[in-house]
Amino acid sequence: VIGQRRLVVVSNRLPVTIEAAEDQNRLRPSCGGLVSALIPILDRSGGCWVGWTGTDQSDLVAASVSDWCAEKNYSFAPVFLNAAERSDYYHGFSNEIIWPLFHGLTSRCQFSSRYWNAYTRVNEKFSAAVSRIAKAGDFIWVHDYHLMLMAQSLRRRGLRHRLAYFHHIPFPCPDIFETLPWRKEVLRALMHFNVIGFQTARDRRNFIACLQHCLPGVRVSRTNQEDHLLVRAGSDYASVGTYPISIDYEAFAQVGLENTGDSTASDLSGTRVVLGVDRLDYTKGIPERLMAFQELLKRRPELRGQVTMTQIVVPSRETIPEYRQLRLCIETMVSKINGEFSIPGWIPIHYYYRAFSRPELIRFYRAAHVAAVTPLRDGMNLVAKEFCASRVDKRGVLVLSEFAGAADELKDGALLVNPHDTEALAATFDVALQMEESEQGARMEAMQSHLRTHDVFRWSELFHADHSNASDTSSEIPNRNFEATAAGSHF
Ligand code: GDG
Repeated sequence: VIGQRRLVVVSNRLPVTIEAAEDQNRLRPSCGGLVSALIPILDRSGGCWVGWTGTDQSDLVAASVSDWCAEKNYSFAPVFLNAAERSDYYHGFSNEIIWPLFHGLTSRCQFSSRYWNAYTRVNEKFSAAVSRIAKAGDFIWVHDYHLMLMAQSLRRRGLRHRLAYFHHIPFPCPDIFETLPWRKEVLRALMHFNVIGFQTARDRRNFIACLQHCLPGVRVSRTNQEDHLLVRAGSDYASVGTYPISIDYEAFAQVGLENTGDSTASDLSGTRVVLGVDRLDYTKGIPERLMAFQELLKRRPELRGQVTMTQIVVPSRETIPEYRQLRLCIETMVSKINGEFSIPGWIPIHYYYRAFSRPELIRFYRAAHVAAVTPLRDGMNLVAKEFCASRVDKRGVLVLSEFAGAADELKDGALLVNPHDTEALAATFDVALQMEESEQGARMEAMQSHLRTHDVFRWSELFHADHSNASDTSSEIPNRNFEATAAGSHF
């Protein structure tokens, strides 16, 4: 319950991964930013999570996910997708169109009307699942780009709840967004939500600019909150705001690691460590980072034997050919660099292609001298925030891409870089590795003091407060709000 309302989270996937075994299914928690952010909220407030199981229809899976929740504060409402839906809605529309397009990588998009049709059908399927479990007064909170059409289809089903949407990934500028053949349909559908949240002011500005570019007659007005606007498109009204997502700060700061029994990160000792932790994804800039580390070793041969890169890559979207190619590219680079620069007793890159437990991950964060968070574009990037929260010793330097949403909040403490600039990235690693402890401490403190007060619970409370204030029906927003600033282009 958030406030007085039951929380209903809706996202593409449930936060568990199901591995089919012979007679029973094995479940484990999934990795990823959305899961990391929402689990602490549901743990605390309870509620229901509607999402795909990752499998086709199965009574056995339904029973397993229900068992998983038996001792939890929340329940799951599973959605099942068949092979065609998985291929066209998930791999196709979500991962081969929206994901690359919204990260500004238009040349990777595979536009297809078959994908679009599947996307609309699966959004309907999710709406049916929500309609089945929704009770009066629920706080229905839809997450991310897989489900942008949901409010529209819920309205068609007669659902009158206030509906909120949070967009976890970047929102592109009009020049990029307009290449989407279904641009108007997507924008019109989004406008059926009452509250629409973005990670950064830039994403929110881009969204507004796309609305103004693609939907004639859109009206935008300021509110008394700096980062919030009211938007009207036809008869639909939405409050559009900026809500930078965050982490459960204390969960990272307060972990004692004495008895975790794992010593994987202990191979970090002895040399100074540059750490990368990423889902396997071409937006995360892993090859570009490896290239910069190679450049550093070339430029500063005296660092050989002194500095190690530890790169953790968490398997993700492995059935998509592009992701398999990316894995191959990363592994080829790692082996080339290791082949070229290793000396007896020292290997330049320690590479892990697997997920670690939370305590193990924190152990890596605490053992690193430098965290290299250098995505080519990222909605927020929680790894950057988790690294800072874990550093109770106030040591360690965050090298952060200026294209990660997190750069807005952490710019005073991090060393910001353009991940495409190999020489600059190599030079920044060098600066970070040489940084005095006093400067590390001051920078870390600046970031921690922000994150301590801007944690994931605050994020969800702000969203919820705005959701509660949003209107149930269009008539509750007076027209005069819109007349003064009609179609302003300065937002
Ligand atoms: C999307 C947006 C946005 C990583 N390795 C392990 C592990 N992780 C966890 C981290 C972190 C999460 O995965 C990754 O989060 P990110 O934010 O970096 O990235 P995405 O998955 O791409 O998330 C992103 C986010 O949504 C939230 O809005 O920030 O921009 O792309 O929490 O800790 N977790 C475990 N073992 C690992 O080995 N247990």
